[in-house]
Amino acid sequence: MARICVIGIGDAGIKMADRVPAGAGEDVVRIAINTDRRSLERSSAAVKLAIGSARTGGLGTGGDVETGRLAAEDDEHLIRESVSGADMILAAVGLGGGCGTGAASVVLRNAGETGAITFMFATLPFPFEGPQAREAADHALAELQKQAGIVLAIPNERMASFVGDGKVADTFDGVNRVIGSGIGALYRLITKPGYLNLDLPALRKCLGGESGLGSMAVAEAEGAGRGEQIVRQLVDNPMTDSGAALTGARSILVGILGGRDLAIQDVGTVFAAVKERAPRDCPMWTGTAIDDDWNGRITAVLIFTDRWKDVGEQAQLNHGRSLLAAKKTQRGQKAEQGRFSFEPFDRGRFKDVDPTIQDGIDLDEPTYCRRRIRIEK
Ligand SMILES: Nc1nc2c(ncn2[C@@H]2O[C@H](COP(=O)(O)OP(=O)(O)OP(=O)(O)O)[C@@H](O)[C@H]2O)c(=O)[nH]1
Ligand SMILES: [Mg+2]
Repeated sequence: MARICVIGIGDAGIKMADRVPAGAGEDVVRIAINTDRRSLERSSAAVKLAIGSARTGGLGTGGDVETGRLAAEDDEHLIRESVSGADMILAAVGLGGGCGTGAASVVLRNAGETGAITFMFATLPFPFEGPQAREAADHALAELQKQAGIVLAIPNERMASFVGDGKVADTFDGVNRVIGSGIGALYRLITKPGYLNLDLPALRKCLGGESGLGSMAVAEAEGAGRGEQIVRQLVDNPMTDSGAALTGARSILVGILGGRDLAIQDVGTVFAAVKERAPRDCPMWTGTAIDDDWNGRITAVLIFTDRWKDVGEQAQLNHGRSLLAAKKTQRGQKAEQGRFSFEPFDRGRFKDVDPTIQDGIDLDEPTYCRRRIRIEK
């Protein structure tokens, strides 16, 4: 039986993790990590790690990322212990504050060292939170990407436009619920029986053991026509840029969680709709899980790598590459040659200069590495 850890880091991360629907008899360890004791007290997590108490006196960091990082390092042994032996780690953080933003990479580093499959669900701050929050979030995102695991960047604004009714509290709560629901669906794909199984080795293969940046969309539907409802929600979703983001995806994972009444037709409808929008050569992993608590409803989780904002360019690149490949073959050259690898790049004489970070992306890294574009040598 796979051992699963769900971790919330900082206030927002803890709220998201608390919204992961609990299942009867599940062996999932829920962990909350914060400098702020009051937030820990409010959480329903079974394991609560108060970090950096000597630094913050049990309060928040007041948006100080460095304090957040140092607090996590002060108590790194607790973090390491709490994740040891896990097979799958799903962590949530709201980037833009101090504790979560600083502590997330320490948590991810320790998670990576366990060898577990790790997903970090990281929301990005609203534009109105100001450039400082945005910059801190971008830096943290770039750091997180260097660690093992898949980092899912979820702009709060995008998600909010999908779930919100415009009121701040309801909107945040809506975002937390959707992310919590996605996390729950993802680990249930591994822990619950399904007819199209996505087990840990398959998931490992799907993620290729690489670290990467991805996006996530979640859809939930009940009653008649669930399959079509899910498709509409996934396609008419700002997280997939109304479906356009899928056209530039590097790899796709689609999981469907339903009850005993999950219909083959609904599963087929959803998988086909995603496949239709994905590049023809894009690897796609699909899985279903059956949970009695989901009778009469479906939750679908869609994870894809390559961000929506790169879609236009990526689609053009894909097109350009296929034209190039066609030309080469025409000239009678071998289509199969060695490829440039994605090894860490050398900054050379710029090694002491601050990297150029934009939207969490290190622009100094060669584009083909950043986007994982396979280039023929
Ligand atoms: N999705 C979601 N995001 C939130 C919520 N509350 C805050 N945020 C976002 O998460 C970011 C970090 O906020 P917090 O989690 O409160 O900050 P923290 O990590 O506890 O950091 P400090 O309190 O400064 O030590 C903010 O900049 C917001 O963008 C929430 O309930 N849900
Ligand atoms: Mg806080």
